[in-house]
Amino acid sequence: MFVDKAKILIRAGNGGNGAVSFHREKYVAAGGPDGGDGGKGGDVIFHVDDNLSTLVDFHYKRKFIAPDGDNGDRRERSGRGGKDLVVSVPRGTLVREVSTGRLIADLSTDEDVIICKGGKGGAGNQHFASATKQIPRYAKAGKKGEEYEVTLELKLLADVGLVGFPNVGKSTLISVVSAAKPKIANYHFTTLTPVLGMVSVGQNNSFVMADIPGLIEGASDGIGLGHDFLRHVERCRLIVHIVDVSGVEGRNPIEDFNIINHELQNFSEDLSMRPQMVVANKCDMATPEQIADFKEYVVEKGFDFFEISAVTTSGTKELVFAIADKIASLPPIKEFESQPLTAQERFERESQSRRFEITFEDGIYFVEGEFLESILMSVDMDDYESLQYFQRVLRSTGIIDKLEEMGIVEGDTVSILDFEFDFVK
Ligand SMILES: Nc1nc2c(ncn2[C@@H]2O[C@H](COP(=O)(O)OP(=O)(O)OP(=O)(O)O)[C@@H](O)[C@H]2O)c(=O)[nH]1
Ligand SMILES: [Mg+2]
Repeated sequence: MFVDKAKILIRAGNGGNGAVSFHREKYVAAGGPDGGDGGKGGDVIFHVDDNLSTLVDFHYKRKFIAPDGDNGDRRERSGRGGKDLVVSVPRGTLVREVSTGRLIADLSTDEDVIICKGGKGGAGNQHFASATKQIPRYAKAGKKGEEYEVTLELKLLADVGLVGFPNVGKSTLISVVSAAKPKIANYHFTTLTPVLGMVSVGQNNSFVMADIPGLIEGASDGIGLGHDFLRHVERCRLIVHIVDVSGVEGRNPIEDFNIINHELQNFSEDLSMRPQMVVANKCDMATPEQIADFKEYVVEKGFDFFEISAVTTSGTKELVFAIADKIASLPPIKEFESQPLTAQERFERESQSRRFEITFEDGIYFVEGEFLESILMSVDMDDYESLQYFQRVLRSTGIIDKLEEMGIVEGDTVSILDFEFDFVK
């Protein structure tokens, strides 16, 4: 099954929590803090695998979650990091964030890309000792791993894309110039999914050709197989437009030519501006006048023109050489530029993750927020210094400001998750 779109969830591992522990040894009194750091959460890494040609696997498995880092331990032992999760995709896969549509990565090269970064591990209490704070009873909680819902979209990589009406001989052409063996038959929409073929030119030169399902008038409105498959020629350096010049199906080649160009334009302005070669096929069945009329029209419009018969292979060699010459002068296969978050966006997302809500009920201020859970976990409420650290967190995240805004006074009760305390200034 050929699948070129999928929606999946990816989540990196959370960092492990730092440990609170004190050195203990026989005959040694009151050792220093020795709580180790939490391990880093595993990343989610995307990797190009050329054995894959569709995104079908992602229809069956839709969640990819890397393991968390382990918590730190006594005796300065750091927690083990979570293993990275490697997700293999076909070459040419675009990864987009669902919520914003921004492009996270274009997996077109051999370079692996980290899509979700694992959370950093929290520092153990061994790091918090100082001359004034000799017994730090707190450690930092691990950070959460990044998480995205993403769409995967495959846009094949080919130098040349074949476009044209159904049954004009696109698949026949690719079958005679490359080793690709697509289905060929005398009916419309024989080709249902894109096919790539490697075309050798002489000894050391080659290019990749893509055959896609035929287009018809209204393809951009979803008629026929629609124009969705055009996405697979979007990266192409050159469009080779195949037209049946013999008119065996009772159509007019000039009309066909214009209709397809109109559909290209409806799909994307960018694609319609791509360099285009026009190939009159089925010349073995056409009269010299038919060929001449079409040629005149096309050449006048400024396109390169070729006449071939894909079935008899007449003219196909010349066409292959001309394509190779042409693409030598064209820019490389298009890569899409990823759109990383700006500093401002990053900041906004971070503050989002530190969101909290305060409600006042029966004389108690209830504070709720997901991030508070991990902070509470790392604090020892019986310890003065640890409490001070907690106070600082409440201040820096704006919780104290908000409480004061709501009219809290000294001695009022504040409840954070299950922990209750009296408010002091
Ligand atoms: N006489 C003649 N017939 C041809 C030529 N090229 C292709 N055909 C025939 O035209 C029919 C359609 O060929 P395909 O290669 O399947 O056409 P296609 O453009 O890939 O069609 P779709 O996949 O349906 O879009 C087949 O019966 C071919 O044998 C040619 O140069 N001359
Ligand atoms: Mg075909």
